[in-house]
Amino acid sequence: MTDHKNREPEENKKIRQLEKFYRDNEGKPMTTDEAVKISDDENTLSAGDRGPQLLEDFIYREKLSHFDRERIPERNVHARGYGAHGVFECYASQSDLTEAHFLQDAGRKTPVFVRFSQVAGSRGANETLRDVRGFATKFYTEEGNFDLVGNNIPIFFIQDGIKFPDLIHALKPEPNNEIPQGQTAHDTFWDFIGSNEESAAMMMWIMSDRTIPRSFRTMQGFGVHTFRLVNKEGVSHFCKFHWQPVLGVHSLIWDEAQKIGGADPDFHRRDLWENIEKGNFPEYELGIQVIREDQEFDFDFDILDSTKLWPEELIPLKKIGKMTLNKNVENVFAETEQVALHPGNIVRGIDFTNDPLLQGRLFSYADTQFYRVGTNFKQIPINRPIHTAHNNHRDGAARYVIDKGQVAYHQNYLANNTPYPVPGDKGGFVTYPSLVEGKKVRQTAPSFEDHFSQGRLFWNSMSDVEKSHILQAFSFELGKVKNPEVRERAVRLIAHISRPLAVSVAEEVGVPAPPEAIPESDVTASSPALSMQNTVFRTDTLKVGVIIDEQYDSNALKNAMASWEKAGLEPVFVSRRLGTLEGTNGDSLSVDETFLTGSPLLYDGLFVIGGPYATRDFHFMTNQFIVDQFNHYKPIGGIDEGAKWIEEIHLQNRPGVLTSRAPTDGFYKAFVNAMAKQRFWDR
Ligand code: HDE
Repeated sequence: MTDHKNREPEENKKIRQLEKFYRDNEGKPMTTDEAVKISDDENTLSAGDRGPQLLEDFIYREKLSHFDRERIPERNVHARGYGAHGVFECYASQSDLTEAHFLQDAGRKTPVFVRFSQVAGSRGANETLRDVRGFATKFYTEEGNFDLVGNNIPIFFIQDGIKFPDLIHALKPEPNNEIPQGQTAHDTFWDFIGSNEESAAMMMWIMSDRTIPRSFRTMQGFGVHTFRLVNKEGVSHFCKFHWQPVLGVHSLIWDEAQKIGGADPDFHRRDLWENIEKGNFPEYELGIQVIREDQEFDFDFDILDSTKLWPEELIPLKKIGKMTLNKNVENVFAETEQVALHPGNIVRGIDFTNDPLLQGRLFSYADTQFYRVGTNFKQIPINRPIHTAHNNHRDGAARYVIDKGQVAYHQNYLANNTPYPVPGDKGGFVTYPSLVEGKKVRQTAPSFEDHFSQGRLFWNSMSDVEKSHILQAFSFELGKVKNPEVRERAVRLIAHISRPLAVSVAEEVGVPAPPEAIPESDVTASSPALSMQNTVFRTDTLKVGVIIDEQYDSNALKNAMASWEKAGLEPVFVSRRLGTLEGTNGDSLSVDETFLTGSPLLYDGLFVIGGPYATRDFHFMTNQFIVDQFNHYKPIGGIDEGAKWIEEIHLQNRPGVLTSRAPTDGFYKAFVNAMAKQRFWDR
């Protein structure tokens, strides 16, 4: 691993600002928090060798008291997450649409911090559970912090924030026995879904492979809500924000996701952390969909309804910049855990709409952050804006800033009326003066009432493989539901979207087929942009598990390595024990994993070389790796003994399985192409 600090980009001001707060213990004497040097940190002060311990031991008291307070409440949703620093670069000025400073100039770079998360699991949950993933970005702009707090799915379960606690209570482990952890395959979740038709479209999304991503690096991000962009002239456009991963959108398959939970419960954070350490910086392009104010009612869905997406075929996506994550945190608690992301943090040039779900969020985030992190959470290094904040907020628990001066009020004479408000034409934030009219009511807007068209649009857009995975996911999830009526009610909801799907699920989970009378959506349109089959396929950063033993074929390995390096593939050498192996040319390589510490689940492809002295055990373990890779549709290559072993179990010539006893350049190229394809669904 290389030292990532050498790669810190100059322009990353936020990182430079954070450095002021770093405390490096290396090579320093140990002290108390009051900076008194400590002579003994292992023995409590006691009266005599075997006597009672003394309360006056301030060193012991400080150590234990601090330890006793180490945990803070975890987030009540999105508790498990992982973050990284980076930079956002604007492609071209968006001044025709927005005054937002970070979008004014081509090439302008803005420091960012991103936290990826899973919704349901607690802080210790395994990371490959089926769940929506959070994708939350803090932009530290020159004109204040802008947070884009999104998910990896473009729509949401509910239309009004008042239902959020119900959704989350249904989704979290059931309160009587706290089972199951971090997943939706249980009665209360499906009871909620079956009882809330507005969740139908989101139900389809969460049953797709989107909820078991391959990596945080291969996930889209969506702001979900409709925001406003406002330009200098005060003209407003409605806007949706999207993040598009440069590596394409890729997922695990269910069998892998379940097993990786055991093989590596930290799968996603490890993947992100390791890739950033290696300099494989994840990149995402920011896209916007924009519609004019006068087009607000031009669509057959309400643009303020968060259970609806804007099909890209109707409203195209415009790429406006790129984010590169280029530095891991120094301390997960101080940065990732204490970061406070809030959709209410907007800057000049961006504003809210009346989307009722967005409005609900505007209250909830800061409210929970005051409770979870404390009154002065905005002064914590990770949350501070680039430029110091100036106002008359004072005091509160754990205030970090020492506010100078006599005056803490506005208006004033004693401090020449400072800090002073800044008018709109001088850079102050002004709210977009949208028209508000109507009576106070508690009701869902009639324009929010079509709950099935977009679920059907999503279903129509899926490839056959994606459809079969959705059926499998429903069969698993509802198969875990104990109450047959809850299963049946969920199946009836599916019938509104696709009757054949509902009938198949009903068969799988042992409930009656849904009544014929349930009207099925008649939408015939599809949106190719929604299918993961239409994404980008690349080889860079994919891992190849290479099974190899003593006296491996040095020349063949050299050629294979050259072709992998060119494609950006990363070999992981797996053998029977750690240490070095010698090849036929007297060269050597260092083993990365053993059959015990490694796992075929963790590699995107497998390349079997083996060696002439491989034992029966070695051969047996290799077979297991091959079979798992095969069952997960992943590419397999084999040369020398490897080719022989693959042939022995009759897998040669199956789709994506390549063997050769005399490998040529063409063979290595074919293996790289197979890696680029990633999965061979036609096996
Ligand atoms: Fe959140 N959500 N949410 N949410 N959400 C939180 O805020 C909430 C919603 C999302 O990495 C909490 O600081 C309500 C939609 C992410 O720190 C909490 C409603 C979307 C994160 C909260 C929603 C999200 C959160 C928990 C319905 C996608 C993690 C701790 C009105 C656009 C951010 C916290 C991070 C976190 C409330 C709906 C995404 C409780 C009331 C829709 C990515 O305040």
